[in-house]
Amino acid sequence: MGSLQLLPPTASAHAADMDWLFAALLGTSAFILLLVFGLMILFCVRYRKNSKVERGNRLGRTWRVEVAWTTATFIAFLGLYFWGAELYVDIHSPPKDATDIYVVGKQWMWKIEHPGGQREIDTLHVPVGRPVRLVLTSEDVIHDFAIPAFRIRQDALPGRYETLWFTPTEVGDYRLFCAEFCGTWHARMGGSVVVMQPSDFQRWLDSQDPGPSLAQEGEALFRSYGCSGCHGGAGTVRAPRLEGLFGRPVPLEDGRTVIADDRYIRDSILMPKAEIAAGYPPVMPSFAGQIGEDDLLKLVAYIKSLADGTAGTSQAGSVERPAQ
Ligand code: HEC
Ligand SMILES: [Cu+2]
Repeated sequence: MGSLQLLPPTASAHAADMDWLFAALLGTSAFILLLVFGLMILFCVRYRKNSKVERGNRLGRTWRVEVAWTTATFIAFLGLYFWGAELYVDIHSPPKDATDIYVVGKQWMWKIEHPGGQREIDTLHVPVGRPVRLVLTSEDVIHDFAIPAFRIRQDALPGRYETLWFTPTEVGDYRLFCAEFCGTWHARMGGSVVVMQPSDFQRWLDSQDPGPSLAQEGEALFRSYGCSGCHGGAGTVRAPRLEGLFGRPVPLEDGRTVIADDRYIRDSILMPKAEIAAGYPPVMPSFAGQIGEDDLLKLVAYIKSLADGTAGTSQAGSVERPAQ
């Protein structure tokens, strides 16, 4: 104890990069600050009242200095911008082998669901050294999921999925916060992240009572909400089969092509008229207001599982989408 710790521990693969960027921004700002204030003070002293210095008009003029410092600062700040942008894009582009963990913010708690169906509140268990992809959303107002030791924070917005990823590098317990003021008990909205050895993590997963996985629950919902009536292939309505959909480019009626990611699936359910799959009638009803965030996550997980064959039951993997 007694040591002054200015920064939280660094416990993710991105943390050190983030700290370097932070140091560079701080260093550049400090340099400019000192330069400007240094010159100000220098001139105040040098040209104070009654000081014996040359005050005549300058005769020589040159653009060189002007051009040089403008270009130099421009390049320096553009460099910082690209450095930051690259890091930003990187933490939002998860690797393919990352494990999905779903996080739903709600006044005033974080609800977390593992792909195997394990659930926890305000605590996130993750294995060390494995990439984890978070899919974040909110049931009510804007929250912000922040883990300082991993140097990540991301707004959880109602009605949208945000994703980001991290790879924990150190076993241990870290703090988890809500970093967006969200009401009376905002300050209490937080908990901890427990980073474990992969074997301990597996044991922890096994010790939890998993219940059905998200995808299995999603499959049941797919039937109870009547989706299978149209998308099951047997109905009278011509609707696209959803096997193999996730992660593929989808040609739309209006000529655009979009990637079928979490956002696309979610919007297809809530606002089917916004993006009509090419070649199909726009007859799918909107389910906005009828399906809550929890159920949406399950449906998305189910449709996702149809793509990689982890659904385990029914029509998984049978029909390929026609190449268009
Ligand atoms: C009345 C029939 C009908 C029902 C019920 C229905 N859909 Fe659809 N769905 C369609 C049709 C037709 C399309 C293609 C046109 C479009 O994109 O809107 C579609 C498109 C989709 C797409 C985009 C597929 C693609 O290939 O791009 C998804 C995802 C989807 N539906 C999911 C669902 C889910 C989940 C449910 C249940 C909550 C559901 N649908 C209920 C008819 C239906
Ligand atoms: Cu909050």
